[in-house]
Amino acid sequence: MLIGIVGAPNKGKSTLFSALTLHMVETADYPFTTINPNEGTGYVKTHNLAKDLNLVAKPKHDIISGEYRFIPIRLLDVAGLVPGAHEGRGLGNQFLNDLIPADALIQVVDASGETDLEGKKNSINPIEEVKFLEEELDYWVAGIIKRNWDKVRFKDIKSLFAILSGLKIFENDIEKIANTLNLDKKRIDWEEDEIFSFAKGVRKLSKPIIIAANKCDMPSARKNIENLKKLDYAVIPVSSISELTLKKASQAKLIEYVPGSKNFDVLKELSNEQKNGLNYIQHNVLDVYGSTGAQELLNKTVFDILNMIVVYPVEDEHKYSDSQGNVLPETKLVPQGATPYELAGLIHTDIQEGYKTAFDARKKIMIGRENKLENNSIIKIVFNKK
Ligand SMILES: Nc1nc2c(ncn2[C@@H]2O[C@H](COP(=O)(O)OP(=O)(O)O)[C@@H](O)[C@H]2O)c(=O)[nH]1
Ligand SMILES: [Mg+2]
Repeated sequence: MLIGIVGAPNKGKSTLFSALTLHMVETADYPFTTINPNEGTGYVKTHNLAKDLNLVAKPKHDIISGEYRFIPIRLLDVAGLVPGAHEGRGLGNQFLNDLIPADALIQVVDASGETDLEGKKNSINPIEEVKFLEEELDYWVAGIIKRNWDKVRFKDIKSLFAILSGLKIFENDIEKIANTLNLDKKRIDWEEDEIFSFAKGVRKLSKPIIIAANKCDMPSARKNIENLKKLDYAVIPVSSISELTLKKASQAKLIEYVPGSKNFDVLKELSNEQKNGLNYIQHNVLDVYGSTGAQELLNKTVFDILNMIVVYPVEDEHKYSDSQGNVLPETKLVPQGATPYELAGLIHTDIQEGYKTAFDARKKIMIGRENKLENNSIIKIVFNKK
């Protein structure tokens, strides 16, 4: 799972990325090998299932913190996009192409309304930022299609899928978009405006956007957030700088803070400056919005927008463990409706190839290959070893 953090310059993208990728606990084993400096690991927050079962989990990649279990996902900090990015302005095309593999986008807007589309200090309505990104993305996708037009023209819709599949879109979604727009799927010879409408459809389905209404600590943000919420998007008030500050203070053992909470506990005598900083966050962010919004952003994206559920693959269905006895060693985020057979493929191609059957370890029943997996289920897959 890869989530891209996007938006115009100076909105707080890098601050949000730093906050989300700063971790209090080191995991035993890094879940992803990151090649680029702008790629990192964030975590979605879920319930610690082992605790309910009176067990102690021994996760490989996840982090346990009391009643919570944090599951890693990949995050990408995409450099600021400016108007005209799809035409290459400000290295725009290069930055846009970083988004090809993203499953969803978090658009960081400056809810205080104090930085414009170029990132300069000018007051604007943050709704303009949302419109601007939609448009840049639509032109970008249309550009991908147009550059490949000779591979598509006069062919059928499958030729379009071959070009667009890297964007994380399904073949049947591509067909659906063409149907809705009444476009010829057998022999593609679409007009310019039809290509653009189709590109827009592809963008909407392949790159769902959630809005981070950042800098919500600023007084001017309140009204803008109300207006942003009228758009057809999930909008989360966020104060990235507050999340970063709380995580740093927590790392320095000055406070105890669980991401996503509306409070923190002070552990040490603080300097006046530290006290003022933390009071500012408490009064302007936590008391007003219930959290800094940073954790909620990831949770909402993964569980509500991408509709993922959590499943726990195990090898020993009695001990709920792997073969070495590690309890609930891993989680997989799978789309709602995924089957045990699909889960097998996510774990290892060999497991899918040798697939025999699957057990729900808690219910102690067999589940059909094409049945839907349930959220928080513990699954043992039986397969023939190669
Ligand atoms: N008040 C306030 N300022 C913030 C917040 N997040 C970021 N900033 C400031 O906004 C400016 C731009 O932040 P940066 O992360 O570099 O933005 P980027 O260009 O979008 O990556 C910096 O001065 C940050 O300190 C926030 O939540 N509240
Ligand atoms: Mg930046």
